[in-house]
Amino acid sequence: MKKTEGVVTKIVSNLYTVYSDGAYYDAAARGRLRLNPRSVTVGDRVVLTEDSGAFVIDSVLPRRNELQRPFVANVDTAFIVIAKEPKPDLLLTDKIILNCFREGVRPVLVYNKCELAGEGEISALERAYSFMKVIAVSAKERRGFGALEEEVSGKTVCLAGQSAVGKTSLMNAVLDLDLKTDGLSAKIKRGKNTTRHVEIYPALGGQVMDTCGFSMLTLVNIPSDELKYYYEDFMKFSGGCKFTACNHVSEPDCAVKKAVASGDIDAGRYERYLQIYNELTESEKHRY
Ligand SMILES: Nc1nc2c(ncn2[C@@H]2O[C@H](COP(=O)(O)OP(=O)(O)OP(=O)(O)O)[C@@H](O)[C@H]2O)c(=O)[nH]1
Ligand SMILES: [Mg+2]
Ligand SMILES: [Zn+2]
Repeated sequence: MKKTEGVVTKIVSNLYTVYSDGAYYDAAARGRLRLNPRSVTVGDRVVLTEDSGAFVIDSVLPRRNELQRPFVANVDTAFIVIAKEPKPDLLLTDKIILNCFREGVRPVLVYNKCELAGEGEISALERAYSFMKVIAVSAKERRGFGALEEEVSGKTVCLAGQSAVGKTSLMNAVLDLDLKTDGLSAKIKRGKNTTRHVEIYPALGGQVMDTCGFSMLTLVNIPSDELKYYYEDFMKFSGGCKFTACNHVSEPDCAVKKAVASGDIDAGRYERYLQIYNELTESEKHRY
């Protein structure tokens, strides 16, 4: 039996595609790996054995990191894709950012369909998310690809975000592919969940994962009183809070709240922080 190491580049039901040494192999997974749906995912490094021409994933090597949604492993960077339409869900965006920081993944905000953006829309976003890189792109007009390439080169990047923001369209434009894309449903102005599996493509000098759109994210596992440490944009001011462990919620003399009032911290970011904080304290109540 021959053993080799490889990376899972695609999973469609029980069929795994593994890239190893310049070639792609179709493989099945050992029975015990099939018991838990989270035991093998795209991005995993695996040990592949060949037994009379059939390939089987024997084991999964330890993950460097994993994202909850999209569920992928071993990524350097996540492109959180939003667009002019569907309307950006910034609560979802902030939760994905938290998930990234917790897992040591670099988050980059990618605003697609930028040719439709109104005056000042992108700069407002850049102000609200000044602690991270924001890249405006258009799959349709092939804009912003140089900036994407700078981020992808030598890295493994996953696309993340709502359905119909144009993740697959970006893959198509960058790679000259013809993967299936689809518009928004006319009635509810939401995506149709067109992409049904995750797949890694060599692109822009690195690896890019196209993923399935999603609209809900349960909370990352962060204790409510540690949430504040994930907000770089608040930390610049929190030194001025009366209490060192201030959560910037209802404590007196809170420098973060003052910075929100003076416009130094984006009010939307703070509102969503409160919402996430409340969701966390609520779930902590039910835990014990
Ligand atoms: N105007 C404009 N439309 C775009 C652009 N990029 C994508 N679209 C359109 O947006 C729609 C959704 O694109 P998809 O690429 O299928 O979106 P997705 O993010 O892959 O969606 P899911 O696979 O469902 O998660 C399609 O109708 C695209 O033609 C763009 O830069 N400008
Ligand atoms: Mg897609
Ligand atoms: Zn405070």
